[in-house]
Amino acid sequence: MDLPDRPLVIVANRLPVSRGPDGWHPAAGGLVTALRPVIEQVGGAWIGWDDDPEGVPSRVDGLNCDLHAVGLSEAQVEGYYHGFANRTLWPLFHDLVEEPVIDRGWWRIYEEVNRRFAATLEHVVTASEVTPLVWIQDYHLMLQPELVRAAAPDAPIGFFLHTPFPPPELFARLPWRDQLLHGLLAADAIGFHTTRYRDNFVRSVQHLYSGVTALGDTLILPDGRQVRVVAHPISIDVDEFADLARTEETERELADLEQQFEGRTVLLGVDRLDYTKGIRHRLQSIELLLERRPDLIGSLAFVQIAVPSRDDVDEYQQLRTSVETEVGRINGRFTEPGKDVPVHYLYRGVPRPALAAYYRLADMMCVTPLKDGMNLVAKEFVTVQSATEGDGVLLLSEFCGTSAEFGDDAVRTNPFDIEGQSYLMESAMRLDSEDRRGRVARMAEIVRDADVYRWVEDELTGIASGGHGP
Ligand code: ADQ
Repeated sequence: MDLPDRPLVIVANRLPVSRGPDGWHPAAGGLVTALRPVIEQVGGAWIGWDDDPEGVPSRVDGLNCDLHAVGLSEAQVEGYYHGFANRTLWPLFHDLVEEPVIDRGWWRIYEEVNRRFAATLEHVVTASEVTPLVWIQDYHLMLQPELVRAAAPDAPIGFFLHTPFPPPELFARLPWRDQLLHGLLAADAIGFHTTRYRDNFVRSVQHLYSGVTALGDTLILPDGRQVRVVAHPISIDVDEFADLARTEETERELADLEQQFEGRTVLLGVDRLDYTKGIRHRLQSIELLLERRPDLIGSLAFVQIAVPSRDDVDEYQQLRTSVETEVGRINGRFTEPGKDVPVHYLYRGVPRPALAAYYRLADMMCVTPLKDGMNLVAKEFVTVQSATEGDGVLLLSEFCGTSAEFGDDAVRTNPFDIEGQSYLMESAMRLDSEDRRGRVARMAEIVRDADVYRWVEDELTGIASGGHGP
């Protein structure tokens, strides 16, 4: 991998480690997996919030970087994380699928916490012999670039947004829109998943500032400074998932599942339990399908695996209640006495081999978010299916970043059209097996061509080469 010749400092909401019964280890997660080889080569540091800042070790085996935990008070967690990040920015950036809450107190705390992260970073940069490359992750830390620039004027600074960036007319509703744009524009390079989000950002900048010129991937600010604004779609570790598809443990899990679901067509959903993921709409489509096609009762199973998420926030508790009510209603309506239920609902995360077994089992993967920055589940599914020459269909929302990459090989759905989506589920089940196999193979090829290592490389080289002063 062609990498900038400097240590790397990552600033993210969370640290990339977790504590198990046998001590601390690197967290399982796409970003950590992808960055491991990079930090192995260049070394560096990671700054992130942890509930137990004193308890976090400064190094963990298997991760060549220093860990710097930022501790937050209860009020800061409430205002910065549960409040401004997850109840203001998250719904606003997902096209208002929930109403964003505007609260001046949360905003002040968001600023305060961003300053705390920057103070830790200043400390790290000052102690470093060589000026590092600073890479900031996501919507929690949008004020960082400007704060870091003040603390480390010579450091190349990059920012990547994992959510969508909304259209300018929605972004403009945020009272602190200027501060956020100003915060971001101090970076040398700003990355988004798709050109649409990038263009939304550029239009927002042009809408709120006069005298900004956009030239290809470069924004030229009124003072002459240049900022690269790029689309770099995030992806997965393809080899890891292709291998996982065939491990003994996955085979064992699959054998159990095949027995359990023998003779049934399996539709699958795998998501964090988040209102952006379209789980309720998906369940309602299933309900309409079973209502219209009673002959499918008993031969169709829908499995929804939902990882608990943000469960101390009101909107997420309400979502859980409504999803579980929906599941209960469908099963109440369509279960025959003594027979299996049509909807299997698991409210938990599942281990990797089980996840791969479900991906292999599924005749149709339903990735139907109302809005989603990228969606890695879709990429994981096609990779696992194709590694075992599967013919599973991908039902994919047109409102997620992945949809921009997969074109018509996915069956594209508008999840807001609940009835239309139920017809698509029905017709997709009838697609010819060879056609389905070809579609999965082509989508898997697209994922292989642009895996997560490519994303890291594109991002880091972009940051190192972007940004020129006036
Ligand atoms: P998320 O909203 O968390 O990420 P996604 O991209 O789908 O969404 O990633 C979820 C990850 O969690 C996947 O790797 C998946 O395997 C795992 N997962 C989900 N449900 C699981 C379950 N029940 N058990 C075990 N694992 C489960 C945010 C943005 C996305 C963007 C990513 C990366 O919202 O749009 O793709 O960041 O930038």
